[in-house]
Amino acid sequence: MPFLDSCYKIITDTKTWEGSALDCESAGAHLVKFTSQEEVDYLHNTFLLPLGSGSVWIGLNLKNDSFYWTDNTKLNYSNWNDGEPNNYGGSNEDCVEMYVSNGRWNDLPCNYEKAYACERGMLIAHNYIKEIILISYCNLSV
Ligand SMILES: [Ca+2]
Ligand SMILES: [Ca+2]
Repeated sequence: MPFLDSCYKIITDTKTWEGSALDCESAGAHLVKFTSQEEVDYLHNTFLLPLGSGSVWIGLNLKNDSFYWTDNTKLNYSNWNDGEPNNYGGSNEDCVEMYVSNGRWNDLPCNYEKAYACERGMLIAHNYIKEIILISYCNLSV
C-alpha cells in the first residue's frame, strides 16, 4: 500500500538488525526510514497495530555516537519512547526497534532477533523489471 511514494512490508520472521537490513536490501528495499509523524502514524496504524504486540526493527543504528538511517542520513525527525535512547546498562544498545503498541522507538542490542519493517521508494522504479518488483512488493504489503 503506497504512502508518500513508498511501499512497506512487515516481515515477521525474526532476524538480527544486520540480517534484517540485508534482507530488505535483497528485495531492493531498506529498513524503514521515518521522516515525519505522519509516516510513523501510517505504518503504526496500518501494519503494526494488527500484529497485536512486540516490536520491529527500523533502519536506525548508532555510528560514531550518533544515530543514522541506513542511507547514512542523520536523525532529523525522531519518535523515541519516554527515557530512550538510554543504552541500558551500557549494553551496546546500538540499534533501534519500534513498539507495536505505541509506535515509539527504543535502542537495544543489534544481535536481538526481531520482526522488521522494510520500505521501498516508488521512485526507484525506473525500468520495467524494477516496476514489476515494486508492484508485487506493494501488493504484498496490503
Ligand atoms: Ca520513509
Ligand atoms: Ca533502550
